[in-house]
Amino acid sequence: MSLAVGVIGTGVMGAEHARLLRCAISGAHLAAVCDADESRATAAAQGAAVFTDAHALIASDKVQAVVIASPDATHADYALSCLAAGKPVLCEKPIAATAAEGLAIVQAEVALGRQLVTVGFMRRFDPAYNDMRRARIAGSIGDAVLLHNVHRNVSAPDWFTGAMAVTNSLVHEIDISRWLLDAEMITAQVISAPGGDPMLVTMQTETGAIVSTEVYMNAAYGYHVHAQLVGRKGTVEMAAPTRMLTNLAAAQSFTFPANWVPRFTEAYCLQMQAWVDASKIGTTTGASAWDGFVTTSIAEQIVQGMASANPIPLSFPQRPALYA
Ligand code: ISE
Repeated sequence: MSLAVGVIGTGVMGAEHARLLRCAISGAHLAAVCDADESRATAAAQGAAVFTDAHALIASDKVQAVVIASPDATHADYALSCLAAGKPVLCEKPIAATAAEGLAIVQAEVALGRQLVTVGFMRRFDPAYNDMRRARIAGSIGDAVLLHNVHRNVSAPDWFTGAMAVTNSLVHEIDISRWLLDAEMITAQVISAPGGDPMLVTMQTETGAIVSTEVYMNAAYGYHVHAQLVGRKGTVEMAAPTRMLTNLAAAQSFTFPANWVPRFTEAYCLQMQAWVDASKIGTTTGASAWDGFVTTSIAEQIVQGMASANPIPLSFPQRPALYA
């Protein structure tokens, strides 16, 4: 039986999720699309039902599962609506605009007694990150002691640097570092260039591992995400983001992707397929609502403390048993 999926939001990510459901995912189909801009929703729907009210899409009997790809500020409202309707939801990161809203989603799942939320931290499905995590678990590089992350966008508007770069971009490294290391972050420290871009964020885990992340929103040359995991015996790191090298005129080159969609196309597809497969058997996959809350809480605590030169102690409530 094909899972009928509704997509809320037709921006960069909503349009990509709709495309995947139309063209690349087995066992599901694009049943509905919602956007306040009806013409944009119609273009993305390509024959699927069109809504301009997200709650109407969530409540519709045409929709069995929901992808939230609307503006960050709407995520919590729509996710809670999906939980109330008992429908599985893939919510684009971040889970919510604030940690308090993220915690409300966790509390709603705990009250429901089951998980229905997957947060769209798609890097957990990226093959290179999975190879690195398998290498750590296998012990081939020894105990992990350092993780170096690089997160460079081509360009971003002035208002996107500083706090926004933490809550919208660094959240990927916060989540993937927790997942790669299977450890919680207990402190953070931020050094920023004038204007807040680039910044270097250093975190330390409960196991003592150090996580450094460069966040550079105006790197200019290309969209470049890199990670190197350092152990006591060796290191593993992702290869250059290319399938092809060009040798020409005494030089070797490749082209960096323009943004996260071409760079993580495979991860988005694997995430969507895993989410559809899990939803059809009543389970979840990927980052949970608790993971989403912790990441947003860490981002929020970093923003609150980033003006200080001192380490920021990170704290969260006890993890509910539902997420053991
Ligand atoms: C964007 O919202 C994403 O989620 C991308 O994965 C990230 O690389 C980018 O910095 C964010 O702005």
